[in-house]
Amino acid sequence: MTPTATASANTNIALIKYWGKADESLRIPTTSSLSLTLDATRTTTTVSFDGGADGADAVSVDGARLAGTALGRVTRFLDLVRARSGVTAPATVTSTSTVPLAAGLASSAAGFAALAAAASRAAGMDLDDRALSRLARRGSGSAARSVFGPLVLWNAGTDDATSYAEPVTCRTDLAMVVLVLCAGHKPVPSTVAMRRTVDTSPLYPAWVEASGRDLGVALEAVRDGDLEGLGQVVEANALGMHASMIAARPAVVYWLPRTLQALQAVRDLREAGLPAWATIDAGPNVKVLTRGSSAEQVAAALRERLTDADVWVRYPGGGVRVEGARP
Ligand code: 2P0
Repeated sequence: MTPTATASANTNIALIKYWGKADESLRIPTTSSLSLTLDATRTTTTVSFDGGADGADAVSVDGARLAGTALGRVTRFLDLVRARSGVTAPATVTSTSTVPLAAGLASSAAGFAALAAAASRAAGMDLDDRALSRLARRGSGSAARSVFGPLVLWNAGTDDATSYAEPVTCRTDLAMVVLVLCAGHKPVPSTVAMRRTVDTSPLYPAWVEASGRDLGVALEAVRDGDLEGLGQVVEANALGMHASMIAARPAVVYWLPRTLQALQAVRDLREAGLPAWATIDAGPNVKVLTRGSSAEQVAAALRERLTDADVWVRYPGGGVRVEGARP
């Protein structure tokens, strides 16, 4: 029988960001990061080590066959699984996602977490969650966090064994309002933008230093159920990350005019007394951290102010699921 397995994972949004690698090939980050896994953002992936097509891996995402760099990245990841498991056959990989890939919703995090779980299971490896997080990390750094939910800490670590994510207890009622301001593909891939920031931005070392402190503040706020304290440090950490990118040479500017409009709208909501703090990833879209019980109200207020935006409410979600293995 052909070894086959199916697994799914949700996307996650970093509250304290991952930006920069200490080791590029192992994807060891410069800083630890904290994220919220979202519900209703699952990517489901089936891997079959069935010989693929024409002697190579055949990968399709939402019905489209991957080629070139995108295919190469998946093949390199599958090579890792083949090397560890002893399976030698090329694979057929079929992936479908419940959110548009171009929406800037951290699709690689869900994609590589689901791929890591499905490929390792299909190859007969029985990995525990920590080992799965370490494997997912090799595909895309943020995928290490999508193995778990809802609140997740990725310990930067110093080598392959010590760089993994783990869940963090969270009793705070959190939600994210996602503002899709522009659904186009990003002009600079995040891996490239990260490298450029690390190598050339005079502001990057300052952000790294601040981020270590930010993580401590965020974890304390989570522990104390202090949403305002968490929101403030979340927004500051993301804006500092973007400041370091903008100072790279040449500059990495993901923001569009509507990104600034959205930041202003979030500030207006706060002044009106609503719990809302912005975060931005490697793209122009803005995600708004809020209280779960206020999320619909925050979304409605943002729809009123940003009439062109697609506004989604997402609540905390769970980690990886292997079909037939876990509920
Ligand atoms: C994060 N981002 O913490 C940060 C914040 C975007 C901005 O993780 O090079 O696709 O594959 O390890 O995980 C996006 O970067 O990068 C990301 P690679 P990844 O969510």
